[in-house]
Amino acid sequence: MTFMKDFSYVTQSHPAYIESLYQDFVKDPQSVDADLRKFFEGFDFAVNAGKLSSGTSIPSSIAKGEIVSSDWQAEIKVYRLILGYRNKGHLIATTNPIRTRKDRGAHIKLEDFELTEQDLDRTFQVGQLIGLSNATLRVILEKLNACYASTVGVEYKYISDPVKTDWITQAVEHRLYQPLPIEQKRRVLEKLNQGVMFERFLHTKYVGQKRFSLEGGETTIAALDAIINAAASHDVKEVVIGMAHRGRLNVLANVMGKTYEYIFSEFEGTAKVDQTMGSGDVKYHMGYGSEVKTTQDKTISLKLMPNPSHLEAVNPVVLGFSRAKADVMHGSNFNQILPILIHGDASVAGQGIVYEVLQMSNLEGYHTGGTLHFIINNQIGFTTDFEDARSSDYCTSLAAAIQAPVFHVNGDDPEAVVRCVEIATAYRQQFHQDVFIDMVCYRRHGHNEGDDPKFTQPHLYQLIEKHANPREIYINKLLQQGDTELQTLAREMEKKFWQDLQERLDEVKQNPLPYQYQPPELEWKKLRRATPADFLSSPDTAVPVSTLKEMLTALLTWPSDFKPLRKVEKILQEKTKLLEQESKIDWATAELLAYASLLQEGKDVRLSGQDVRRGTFSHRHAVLRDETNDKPYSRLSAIPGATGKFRIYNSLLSEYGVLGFEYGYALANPQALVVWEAQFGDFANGAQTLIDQFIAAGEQKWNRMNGVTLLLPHGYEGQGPEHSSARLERFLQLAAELNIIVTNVTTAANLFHLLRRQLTWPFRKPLINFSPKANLRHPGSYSALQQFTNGKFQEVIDDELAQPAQIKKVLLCAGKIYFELIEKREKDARKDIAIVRLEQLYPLPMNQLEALQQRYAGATWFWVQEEPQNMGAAAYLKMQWRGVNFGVISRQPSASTATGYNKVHVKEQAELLETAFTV
Ligand SMILES: Cc1ncc(C[n+]2csc(CCOP(=O)(O)OP(=O)(O)O)c2C)c(N)n1
Repeated sequence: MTFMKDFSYVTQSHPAYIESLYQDFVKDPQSVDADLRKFFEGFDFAVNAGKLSSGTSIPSSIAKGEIVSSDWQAEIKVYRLILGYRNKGHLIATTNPIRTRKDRGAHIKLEDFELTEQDLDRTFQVGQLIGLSNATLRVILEKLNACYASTVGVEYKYISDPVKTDWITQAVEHRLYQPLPIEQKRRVLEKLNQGVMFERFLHTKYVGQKRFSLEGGETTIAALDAIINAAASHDVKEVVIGMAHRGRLNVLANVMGKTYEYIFSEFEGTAKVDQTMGSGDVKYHMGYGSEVKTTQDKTISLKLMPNPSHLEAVNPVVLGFSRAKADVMHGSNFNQILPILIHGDASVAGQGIVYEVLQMSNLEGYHTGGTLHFIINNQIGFTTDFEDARSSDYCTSLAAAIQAPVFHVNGDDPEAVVRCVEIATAYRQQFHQDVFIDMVCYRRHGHNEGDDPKFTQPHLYQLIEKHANPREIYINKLLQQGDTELQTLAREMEKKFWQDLQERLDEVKQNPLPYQYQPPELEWKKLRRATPADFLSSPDTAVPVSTLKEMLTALLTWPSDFKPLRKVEKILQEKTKLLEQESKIDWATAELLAYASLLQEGKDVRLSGQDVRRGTFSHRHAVLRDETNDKPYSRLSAIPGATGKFRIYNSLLSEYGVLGFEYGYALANPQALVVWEAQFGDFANGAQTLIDQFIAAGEQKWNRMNGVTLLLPHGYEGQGPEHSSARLERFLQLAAELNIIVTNVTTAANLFHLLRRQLTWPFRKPLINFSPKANLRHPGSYSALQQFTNGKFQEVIDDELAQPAQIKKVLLCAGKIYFELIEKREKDARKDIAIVRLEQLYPLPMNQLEALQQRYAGATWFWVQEEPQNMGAAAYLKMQWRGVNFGVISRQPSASTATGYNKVHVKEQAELLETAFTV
C-alpha cells in the first residue's frame, strides 16, 4: 500500500491548482479549507518577513503568468507531507503491541512527496504549521512521527467542522507526545499494579475459574482512572459505565472500589445469596454504584450498569440512564454526567446496536452530551481473528458515520493511553460529542480461563506467552530512562506490588467506600417490591372533576397567536363537541389526560417512538404545527398547576436502540412515566433482546425494578401478516413471578387509569399494552366523564347488559374483537350470551374471573381471539386458568400471523364470529 493514494485532494494537486486556491484565499480567506488557510497565512507571513524571496509571491507569479519558484514548490511538498501525516499517519502508527499491522509495509516515503534525502537538512517555513518555525525537514519529520505515527494513530480527518479538527490537531501536536508529570506516572504505575495484581491473585487462588481476565489489557484500569480524574476536573459529577464480561471484576475492584473481599466471597460462593430479591445473575454481570475521590480530591459518583451476556445490548440502557440523570439531577446539563461504553473489538464491529446508538447520539431526544467509547481491542473475539470479524479497516470504523474521532493506541504504552483518554475526555466536554479510544492489546489466556487459545491461534499465542505484561514493560521503560527519580519510582512500585499481593493473599479485608444515595435513588428506596396481593385489585387513580375539566380545557385549546391546520382544528372541535354534548372522552384525549394528570402531580412524562408526536394513526396530535410558520405547539405545555416535565420525541427508525434507551431512562427515575410506542406492535421484535434480557428478567436478575411502558398497536384489520399481531403470545410466555403487566384495554377510561396506575403503585413494573389502530376512533371506546373522576383500572369488564339467569354462554375476549362480538350479538338479538372483557392478561385476575364464574354459574365459557390458535392468549390461558373447562375459538393454527388477502381476512373474521355464536 502506498501512502499517496489516500491523500486529500490538495496533496494530489498540481502546484497550479494550489495557485488557484491561493487566489481564492486572497479574495476570501474563509473560502478555503482550514489547513490550507493556515498554510497560506504562514506563507504570506514568510514573504512579508522577507524569509522567502519576493519572487515567490504567488500573486505576482500568477499575475505574470510565470511558473512558480522552486521555494514555493518545495514548501508545498512539505505542506503535503504534513497533511499526509495528519490524514493517514494512523495507518503507520505502531499501535499493535504483539504483531505487525495487517497493512504492514505502509510507510511514508519522501519520494512520494517528491522530496529527497537532500531536503532533510533544508529549513522550511511551513513547519510553523506544526509549531516549528524555521525547522529542517528532519526535525519536522521527527515531530510528525512523534505526533501521528508513534504508539498512537489518530483518525479525525473525516470531521467536517474545522473548529473540531483544529482542536484535535492542536491537542495532538502539543499535548499527546508530552511526557506525564512524575505524580501522574506514579498513579499510572499504581493502577497497573492493581490491575495486574488483581488478576494474578485470582489466577493463583481460583485456578481455572471463569473470570474473563483483563490480562493483556490491564492498561484499561489506568485509562479508566485517568478518564474519571480528567472528567472530574472538567466538572463531571457522575460517570455511568456499560461494559461486558472482559475485565469487569477488575474494573469493579480497581475503578469502582468494590471491595476485594466482597468479590472474593462471591468467588468462594460465601456471598450472601438474597433470594428474596430475585434469582440473581453470574458475578460478571452484576451492576454496582459507588462514590470515589479523585486525585484532585473531588467526589465523583460511578455507576456500572448490570448487563446481560448479549454483547453491546447495554449501550442504549446506559445512555437512557445518563439522559434521565441529566434531566432530573443536573438540569439537563450534560457536562455533569459522562457515559462510558467499554467494548470488545469483535462486538463493537459486529453488533448493529452500536450503529443505532451512534445514530442517536446527536438527536434531541437521545443526546447525552457525547459518549466516551473505550475498546479493549485484544484482537480476538472468542476464537475469531479480526480478519473474520469485520470488513472495515478498524473495529471502530463506524465512528466515521457520526464524525467521531478515534484514538488508536498501543496498550503497552500506558502513558500514551492516558494522554489519549485525557484528550478524548476534554474533547467530549468541549464539543459534547462521541469519541473513541481503541486500545490495541492482547488476551493472555483463552476466551475464558478454561479455554486453550492455541487450538485456534497457535502462532499468536507463542508470541503472547513470551510477552511481558504492561506493568513490567512500563517499569522497564522507567528504569531505562536514566532519570534517577523515575528509577526510584519504578523500584518503589515494584516492591509495593509484591508486598500488596502478599497482603491480599493473606487477608482480603477492606473497608467499603462510604456511599450517599442520590435523590432518584432515594425515590427508588421509598418503593417496595410487589406482592400477589397487590394485583387483587387496582389502586384508585381517579381525579377530581374540577381538575379533569381544567385539563380538558388546556388540551383542547391553543394560544391565540397559534394557527393550527384547519383539519386538526376540526378534530379538536369534534372532541369538544363530544364532551359538551355527550359528556364523553375519546381514546386519544384520555391518553393525554393521563399524562397531564401525572404532570400535575409533579411527575415527568417521556414518550418516544416512531412518529409519536402526531401518532402513526394520526390520532394523538400531542404536538401541533402552526399552519403559517410550522412552529410546534405541545398540547401538554399549558396544563394548569403542572410541575412535571412532558417530553415527547419522534424517534429515529430504531426499535432495539430506542426501547433500550427508554428502559434505561425508566431505570434512573421512578417518578417518570416512560413510554415507548412501536409503529406497529410486531416491530417490537427488533428489540427482542431488550424485552427478553432486560424488561422481562431485569428485576429478577439484578433486583432493579422498572416501569417502562410499551404501547404496541395490535389487531386483525386485514392489513396483512406484518401489521396485525404484536405477538401477545411472546409476552405471555415471558410472564411469571409478577415480572410484567400485559394488557389489552378497550376503553378510553381504562387506558387513563392504566397509565396512571403505573406511577401510583408503590412499586414499578414494565407494562406492555396492546393498543388499538382503527379502533382508536371507535365510539365504543369513548368513556363517560365520570369514569375518569371515579374508580380505577378494571382488570376485567363484565357485561353490563347480561342478565345472568339467561346466560348460557360466556365469551371471554380481549381487545378489538369485543366490539365485533357486541355488534353481532346486537344484530342477532341474542340474550343468552355474555361478553366479558379480559383487559389485563397478566397477572391474570383470578379472583375476578372466579367471581364471574359464579355469577354466570352453569354457563359454558369460551375464549375468543382473532389470532391463530398457536398465537394469542389461548395456550397461556389453558395453562394458567387450570381447572376451568373452557373452549377456544380462534383462527386455525398458522405459520404466519395473518393472511395477506383482505378478502380472506374478511371471510375468516366472519367465520370466527359465526363460530362464537353457534358452538
Ligand atoms: C450478542 C452476543 N453474541 C454472541 C455472544 C457470545 N460471545 C461471548 S464473548 C464473545 C466474543 C467477544 O469478543 P470481543 O467483543 O472482542 O470481546 P473479548 O471477549 O475479546 O474481550 C462472543 C461471541 C454474546 N455474548 N453476545
